[in-house]
Amino acid sequence: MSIFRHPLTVVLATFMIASVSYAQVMVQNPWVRATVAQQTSTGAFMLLTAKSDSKLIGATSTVADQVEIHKMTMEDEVMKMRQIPELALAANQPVALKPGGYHIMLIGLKRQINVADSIPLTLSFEDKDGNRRQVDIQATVRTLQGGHSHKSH
Ligand SMILES: [Cu+2]
Repeated sequence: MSIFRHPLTVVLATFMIASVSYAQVMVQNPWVRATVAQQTSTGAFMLLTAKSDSKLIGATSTVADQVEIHKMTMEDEVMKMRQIPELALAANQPVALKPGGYHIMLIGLKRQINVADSIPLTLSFEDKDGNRRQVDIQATVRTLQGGHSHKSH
């Protein structure tokens, strides 16, 4: 039985969208980049702070067929991104997922992602003892000027 299904928890979570704090990892300001018609992928961004050494090991969303953890790097003066299996989160050190850096990639979008939508994401974390925890968040949708293209997939 999931504690996240408890009605009171849902109500509380609604008021804490901008800064959702769980026992292990704090998720702040999650947002997803808006898409245009026919666009099949987009990025999700947020600030993650783990209370103890942990890692982000995956994510899912009802709006995408596939969700991956990606890293952008500069190679030969060209921005490239690649999938990484996990993202390490050292205790109490905020890790920013942001355009041009780490991000969560939503691939195979089932619909257009419009500004002001709320996108559900389930993040999977693992602590150093191997305990796994899923965290449900709602990310707001925003536009971004001058972001990177994802056509290199
Ligand atoms: Cu990507």
